[in-house]
Amino acid sequence: MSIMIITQGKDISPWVKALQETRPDLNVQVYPDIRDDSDITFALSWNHPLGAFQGFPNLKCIASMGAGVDHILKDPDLPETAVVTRVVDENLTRDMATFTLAAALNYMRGLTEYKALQHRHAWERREYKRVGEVTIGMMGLGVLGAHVAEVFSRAGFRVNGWARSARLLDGVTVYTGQNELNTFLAQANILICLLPLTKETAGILNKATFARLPKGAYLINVARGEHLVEEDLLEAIETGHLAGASLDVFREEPLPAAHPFWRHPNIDVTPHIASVTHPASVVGQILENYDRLRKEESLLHVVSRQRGY
Ligand code: NDP
Ligand code: OXD
Repeated sequence: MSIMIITQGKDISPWVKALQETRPDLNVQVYPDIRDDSDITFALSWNHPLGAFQGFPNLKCIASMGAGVDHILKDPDLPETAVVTRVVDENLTRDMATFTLAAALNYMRGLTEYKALQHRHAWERREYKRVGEVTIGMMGLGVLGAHVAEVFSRAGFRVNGWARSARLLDGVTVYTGQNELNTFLAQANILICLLPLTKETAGILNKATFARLPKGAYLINVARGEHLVEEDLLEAIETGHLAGASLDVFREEPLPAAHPFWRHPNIDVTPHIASVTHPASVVGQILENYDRLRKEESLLHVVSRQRGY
């Protein structure tokens, strides 16, 4: 039984180091340099070449290196019997809260705009939005969304959340399903997307969604680029219905140099950095699952392949 690391476009050296420091005798192999395909039972994966898992007849677990699993589940040749797991990590959760809070406050206090004014040596005082005047709309109330919603609530914001199923969260009014989506959207001055990418949520940040938001609303997308219909966002900002957006994720990453988002004055672009998985923080749970697999015990943080998250 061996672990294989399989990625594209990712520096895996911190992962290899963290795994080997934690368990020096571990047999870690890195795709495509695999000694014996039939020896691989556990894959640690990020953005693997589609179809590649078919070459490993004894693969039983595919573990995402991050919280999202869309990069795994989109593979039409995923082995039927492999269990898919993901990362759930307190550091990842906390980092998402600090990023989204920073993005919201940056917008409310106009800090990006002041940086542009500074370049022109322009002393111009602008009106700003106060915490008590802003309602946050949190799309997705899972591990990340629920925590972020509670952090915003504790910071004094009025917070509404939207998910598939009902739950109780401190200081958060929860809306569920398609029936309550419009009521939820109608109140959101800042809409934050923390949904997983699935068939149901792809393209959910679109013209119809934006039209339901109050005039002057702001979008923070930290989930996946495919949630957003890019031209609908540009049009909504152009017409003045949306004030702008903070975008951390994109349909194509890195964002191509010629993309209009780069130079849009009302769009802040960050390079998928809202919350980054630190190998040293999560190898414990990866190895725990590797051990459980060997002992034929149930695994931690298993996702539903049918639901897509
Ligand atoms: P979870 O799987 O824990 O939570 C998903 C939430 O979305 C749940 O509340 C779920 O509802 C809700 N949801 C799913 N489908 C629908 C739907 N059709 N309608 C309404 N609600 C829906 O995910 P996490 O919180 O851990 O992560 C969310 C996403 O954040 C990840 O999938 C990833 O794409 C992204 N991410 C981005 C990072 C970055 O740096 N930018 C870093 C880490 C993650 P219910 O609870 O009712 O099932
Ligand atoms: C993740 C991500 O899913 O980094 O963890 O986007």
